[in-house]
Amino acid sequence: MKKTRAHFPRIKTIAYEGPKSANPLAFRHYNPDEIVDGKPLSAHLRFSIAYWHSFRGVGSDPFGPGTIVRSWEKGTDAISIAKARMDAAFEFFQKIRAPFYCFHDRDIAPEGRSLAETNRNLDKLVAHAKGLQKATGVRMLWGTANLFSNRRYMCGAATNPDAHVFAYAAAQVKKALEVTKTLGGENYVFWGGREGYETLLNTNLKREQDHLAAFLHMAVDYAKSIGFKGQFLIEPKPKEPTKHQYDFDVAAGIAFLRTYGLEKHFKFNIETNHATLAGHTFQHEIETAIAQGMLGSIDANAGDELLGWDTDQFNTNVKEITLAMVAILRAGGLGQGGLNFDAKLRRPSIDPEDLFHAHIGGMDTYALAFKLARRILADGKFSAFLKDRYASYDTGYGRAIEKRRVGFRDLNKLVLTKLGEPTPRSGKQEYLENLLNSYLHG
Ligand code: XUL
Ligand code: CO
Repeated sequence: MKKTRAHFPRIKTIAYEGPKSANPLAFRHYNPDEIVDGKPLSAHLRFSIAYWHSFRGVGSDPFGPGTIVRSWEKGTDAISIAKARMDAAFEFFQKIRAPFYCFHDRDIAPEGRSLAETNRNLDKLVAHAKGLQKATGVRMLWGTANLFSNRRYMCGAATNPDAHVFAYAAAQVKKALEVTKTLGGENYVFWGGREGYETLLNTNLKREQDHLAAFLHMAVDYAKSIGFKGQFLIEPKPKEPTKHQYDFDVAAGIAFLRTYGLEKHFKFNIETNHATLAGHTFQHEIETAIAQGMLGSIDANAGDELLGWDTDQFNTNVKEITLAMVAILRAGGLGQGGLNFDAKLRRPSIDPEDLFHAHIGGMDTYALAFKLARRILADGKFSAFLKDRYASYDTGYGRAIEKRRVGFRDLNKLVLTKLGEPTPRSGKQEYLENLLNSYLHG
């Protein structure tokens, strides 16, 4: 790698110091090199840094502009600034020991006056990224296109009432797929952006959903034609920016994909804060995707219990993440997905060190949850309870129900002649909650 000035001169590579460490710039639970089941912890957790928050986020909110000023954001040439920013980003990825990063096309390179100029800008930064990836070993977890910031997309991209905007978005995603392939991106994410609506007074819901499906089919076809092998992921979100986002939650996503014959090509990128905005737990969304073999990746963050919008905070809730980890590990892990910190610093957290504190907290929380989940699964108490709770379906008429070998007539006869009244059994929720706490708090 071309030797660049250190952008985080006061911070060394973050070391694992164990649970007793009082060093705020050390890992207490995340030891990337620890071998678990024959591979390092870093390969189990596959942490990724979100370029948009950590290197484009400035802390702006609806009441004021950014508060975060970074030393590398200076000069007048947008391409040079973008390169310096990327150098800083890769220094951060290495120091925080994240094996992956993710970006939207527009995060890494500025838009030009035409699509052709924008693509040329992007090519310059992709070449720069390629060099940095090679020099550092940091890889691309997923790519995506920003189809929601520019004014042209104010009424959606693939669901825009104007076919011209649809065509522009198609051209943009074509390029984003090529870029993701060039950089070895392992997945490609479609988050709904502004694919939704505010009012049915100006919206044809059916046509918009048909158009979204046409767009995704085109993406599948194009990826195939260029030999892009990455996994396609839908990232559901119920609202924000639009009032009714079409990809409301995993269940709505499954119904949409099946309706339009897309289910074989997509899995889900599940974001904690999107799950809670939809009125679900994170674990619910994960289990719903797992039930259909469609868990792809995770956008690791948290909302605020008292706020009804996407606060994108770093998650330090060990209980919530342990429950998620139990589900993920039971399903065999994330495969080529990962844990992407789609999370941002609070507006007053303006020091470069805050980026480290935030990610250390997130990584330690996931690493601790991973270990607790493994212990929970190894002990097998919850699995034994579940197995026993459903045991009546393992044999006899219960098994025949699961196999769909009996009908109402058979069951009616069985109840009248043999079974009679069922004996209710306790659901034991309080016992199970206490059992969970015994893992979390000893
Ligand atoms: C928005 C969001 C996006 C996607 C990528 O809520 O989560 O940043 O993760 O477009
Ligand atoms: Co996200």
